[in-house]
Amino acid sequence: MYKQHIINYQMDIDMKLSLISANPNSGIDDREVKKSIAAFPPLSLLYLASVLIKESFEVSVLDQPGQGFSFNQTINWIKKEDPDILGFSTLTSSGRNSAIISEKAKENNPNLIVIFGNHHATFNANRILRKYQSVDIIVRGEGEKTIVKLAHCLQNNGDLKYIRGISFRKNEEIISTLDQELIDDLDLLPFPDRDLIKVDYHCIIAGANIAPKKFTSLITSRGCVYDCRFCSCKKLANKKWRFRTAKNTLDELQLIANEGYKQVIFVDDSFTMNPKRVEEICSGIRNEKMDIEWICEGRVDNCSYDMLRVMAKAGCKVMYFGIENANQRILDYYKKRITPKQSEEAVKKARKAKIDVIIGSFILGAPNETLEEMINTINFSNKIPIDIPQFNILGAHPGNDIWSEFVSKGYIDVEKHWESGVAVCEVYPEAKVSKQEIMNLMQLEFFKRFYSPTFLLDQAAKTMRSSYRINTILNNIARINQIRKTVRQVA
Ligand code: B12
Ligand code: SF4
Repeated sequence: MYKQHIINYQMDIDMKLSLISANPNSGIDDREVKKSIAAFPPLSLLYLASVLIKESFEVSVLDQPGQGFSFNQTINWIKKEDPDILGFSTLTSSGRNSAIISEKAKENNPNLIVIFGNHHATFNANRILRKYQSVDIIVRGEGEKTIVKLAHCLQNNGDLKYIRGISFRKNEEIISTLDQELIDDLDLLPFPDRDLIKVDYHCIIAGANIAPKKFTSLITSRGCVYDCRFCSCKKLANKKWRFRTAKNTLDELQLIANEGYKQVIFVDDSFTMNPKRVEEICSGIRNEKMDIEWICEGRVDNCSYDMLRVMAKAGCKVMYFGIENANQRILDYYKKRITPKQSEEAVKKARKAKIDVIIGSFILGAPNETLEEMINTINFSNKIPIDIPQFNILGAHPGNDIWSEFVSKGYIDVEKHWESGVAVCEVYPEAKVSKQEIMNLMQLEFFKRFYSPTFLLDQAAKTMRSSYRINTILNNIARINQIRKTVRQVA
């Protein structure tokens, strides 16, 4: 039935694609929340747009949260764009909203072909195709090769079964073709065209805008070779790490510097994986005298002092470490392959290397994790010299190992949770601490930290030595006042 639909549909020769990153599922009309959630441009769609444009397709892109579009504005945008193909970049957090938009769009134009991609689509292909008749094709995994082949196939009324990396309906059946091959040489990809979305992005962490100047994101490598149980990145790229050369990365950095960008976040899963490449990128930034401040993420086990110092000298202002937990038992459960000692040392090295702001990410709520263990992690976050701790509650969602493990043990009702994911502490039968208790703990820690005179004095001293910090604080006065007001209300 589906194939017939494709074959009978006469595509225009000049085919148009519109690509959307939709709002998170909850709070469909709460624009402020949405804006803060879409802190960086959706590079996924910008890359897809660039390869499609290179093949002469017409493409438009909407970042619904970034642009603050309501549901109705989004539907009107689709009507105005009038594409032949509508593609959605879907995460667990935005899959359901994407489906709702696609239903309405299809009602308005039954000939529209709707495609879903990204993590949510990759790990729920059959479930989505079964539930939503408005979704025609799922692109699994990396999208550039597949979308180009798919767009040509649809344009020429070809047979979908020859396109790798997709799932689609045929009669009552769902067909999944072989996985797409990963792109070997990332340098061959065109750079994402940031002008396709007119939004002033900013990086908001723990309520603070840590990138108040002209800001964007950039990716220098893809994938990850590690195996953390809570993360689905490794599965999306088959546990492979592929990297752009320093030269190719520097060419894009120079381009965005010429476009006036002053701050950039590298959103790689493993930016620090190869220290030699990091050092080459850093020397390039310095040699070319690029006026760029940057933020990146690093594993605590592969950041030497020398590399961190080179990074700081080349403009690295913020380092984000995945510390996750202070209890070895929990780190081992997560398969993080680090120790709390390594975390402490990495943070100290980054401090000594003069990286201005250090953020530590923590996850609470592993199965069986006790209140004492959680408090130990919170105390640890206060003991080591990080500036901003970011606490998350452990979640199971399709694509991560915890989801598969809990589904096989019967702890998770798949039908109930596949579109939202679920906090582990809500479904694990022997959870020691409830979700509400963890949230209370996190909130208490937040207020305690920002109320502590030692913390404030320490931060003030660091700020006096850092022009990046002074600039950031000046740009955050309104936010700081808001936080202080909230603190007064709570106190
Ligand atoms: C940058 C980033 C963000 C940014 C920007 C997101 C944005 N606007 O795109 C910010 C900070 C805003 C963010 C927020 C969140 N994020 Co985030 N984020 C990332 C990160 C680090 C990189 C994404 C990226 O740009 N990759 C580079 C591009 C080129 O790759 P890509 O996105 O995979 O896209 C490729 C394919 O997936 C595919 N594809 C993608 N979309 C489409 C669409 C179509 C039509 C097709 C054909 C193909 C296709 O083709 C693309 C090119 O090859 C990823 C980690 C990761 N490795 O994915 C996490 C990640 C995507 N985030 C995650 C999460 C959980 C969140 C939050 C829920 C966090 C929170 N608690 O608030 C929010 C939700 C935001 C929302 N709008 O719903 C999870 C998602 C897990 C899941 N199953 O959904 C990830 C995977 C991190 C992780 N380790 O688990 N995030
Ligand atoms: S959490 Fe980080 S190190 Fe672990 S698998 Fe995901 S991307 Fe890799």
